[in-house]
Amino acid sequence: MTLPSFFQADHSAIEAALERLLPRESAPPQTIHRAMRYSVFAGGKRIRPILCLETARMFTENLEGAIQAGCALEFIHTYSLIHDDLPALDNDDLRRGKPTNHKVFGEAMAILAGDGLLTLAFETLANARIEPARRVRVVSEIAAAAGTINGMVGGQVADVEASGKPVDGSTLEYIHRSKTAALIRGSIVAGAISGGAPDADVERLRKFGDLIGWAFQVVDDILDVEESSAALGKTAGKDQEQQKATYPALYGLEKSRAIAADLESRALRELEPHRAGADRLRELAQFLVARRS
Ligand code: GRG
Repeated sequence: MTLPSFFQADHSAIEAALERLLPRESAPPQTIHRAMRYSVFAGGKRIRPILCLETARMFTENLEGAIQAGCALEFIHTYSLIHDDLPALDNDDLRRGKPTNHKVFGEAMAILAGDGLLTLAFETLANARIEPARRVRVVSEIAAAAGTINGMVGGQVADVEASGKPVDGSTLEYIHRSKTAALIRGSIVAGAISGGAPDADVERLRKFGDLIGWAFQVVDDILDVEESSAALGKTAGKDQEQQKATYPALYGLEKSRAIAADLESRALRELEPHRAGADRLRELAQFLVARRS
């Protein structure tokens, strides 16, 4: 797996913006700002902000608003990881290669750090340098992607309720498309809208985002079986231990790999009308499916 050539430059731009947008550790009350910064800067790949930025780049050269929206998406993603690791949910000790937030700061502060990041995300969006009518659409899209109706929290609820029970293919599909694909799709749609994409392009990119986000979670399930905790930066083999609803559990590894490849090619087909304009998104999509961590 090779990282797309532009990945590092995008990553650096996002890191610098995250640094500017997060309150300093010295801002009172210091503990929560230390806890928020600890998890944001624990070493994520920044896939959602990079998708947002690269989608916006298809339509504009003015990328400041998309970078800010991307940071908001990373704040939401990081809050979801902090809460997901809590004893009441996955009860995990390791995330992004480091002890989980509640292991360092305690459960109360980890809950509050997640709440703080979610709130900061919407403050960041409200102030983002995106033309006002587009900005409102971006806020609505991201809120829906993170929410309960076919969104991240709804998918997480279904995931929790499916744990330890036999699930069918359509429940598994709902969990993956809501828990994980929704925020990835939201990142792409937010980038398209902030960049001023025509509605037909936004809708095509929405389909691309759904398919590649779904493939991303199928790959995540496969990596949980195939890779080590050191490679993943989180506890490997956890899905099986917790009897989670996953593609390898329902279909086996080989069929799961074929499903991920099929979702990837269906996603790439959505980019065809954009020709060379979508080259970077194409490279990102291929990276998301080929990644090993
Ligand atoms: C509200 C109590 C409460 C909990 C919410 C919504 C939620 C908990 C959790 C979201 C579900 C979740 C964690 C899905 C997993 C998505 C996923 C594959 C995460 C890993 O993403 P990467 O690989 O991670 O982009 P990095 O660390 O690189 O950012």
